[in-house]
Amino acid sequence: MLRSRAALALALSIWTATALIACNGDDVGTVSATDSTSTSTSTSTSTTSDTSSSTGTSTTDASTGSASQGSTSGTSTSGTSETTGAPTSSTTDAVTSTGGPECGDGVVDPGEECDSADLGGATCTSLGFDGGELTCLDSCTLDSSACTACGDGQLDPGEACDDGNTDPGDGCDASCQIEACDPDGLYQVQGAPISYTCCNGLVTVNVNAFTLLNNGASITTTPSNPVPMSGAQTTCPDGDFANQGSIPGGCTESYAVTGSFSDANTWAGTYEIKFQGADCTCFNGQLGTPCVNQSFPVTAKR
Ligand SMILES: [Ca+2]
Ligand SMILES: [Ca+2]
Ligand SMILES: [Ca+2]
Repeated sequence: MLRSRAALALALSIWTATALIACNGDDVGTVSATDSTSTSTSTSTSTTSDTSSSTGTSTTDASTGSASQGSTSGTSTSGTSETTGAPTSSTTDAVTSTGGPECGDGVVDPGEECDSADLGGATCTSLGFDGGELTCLDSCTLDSSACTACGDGQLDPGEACDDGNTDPGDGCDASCQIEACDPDGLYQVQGAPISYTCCNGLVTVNVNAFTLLNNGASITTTPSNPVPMSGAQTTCPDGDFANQGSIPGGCTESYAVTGSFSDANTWAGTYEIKFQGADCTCFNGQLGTPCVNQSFPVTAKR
């Protein structure tokens, strides 16, 4: 029995050893399997760490956001501005109590043209403008840029026109109202006078000026005027005219002046004299230089 027990114990120990060896073998295999498992586990772990890290990041963001919100809510900021406001007013109080001039206190002090809404009684009209709104710059100087006036080139309320001047006679009068441009008047010839003579002085032309009458329908010349010239009425500042007249005879003299206005008081054109007839030769020169057609450029201003 002892042998059988001993044999049984031996057999049992052998089996246990075998089982242990078998277990170790299995463990080795399991270890390798465990290694791959642990690898995947570490992977999942790393995923988990990623998740946790991202979670951590969002958490950080959230905390950062709330932190920035906290600073943005700037209770301290509003508090600061309130705190800032107080010293400013106390500073103003200090200056006011000193009584010295200050631009921005709403009162016109010496050296200031105005201060805020206090314009010192000045208005656009008191400054010579026709109207508009006078304001005060931050520098306590008057700002008349919104004032209006006839002749400033801007069409303001009450103005029918504004040609940039207050000159009458150019279609827009001194009050910036539209006016009919009357071409009539005395226009001085610019430069040398127009002069011509032939037939020993039987024909003498000496023109220093033209006078337009009847809205330009009639034109005379001075000082010597062989004949008045007539034509259609014209207008200024941009009308044209073409007037003519003649003196019949053995040598018919025809005078014509054509021109166009470049502005209300200036026109330019041509003054022409034509001769037609046997006597224009002045008896073949026996009575002086024969008369021949003439054409003079003219610029005249009134
Ligand atoms: Ca002031
Ligand atoms: Ca104006
Ligand atoms: Ca004008």
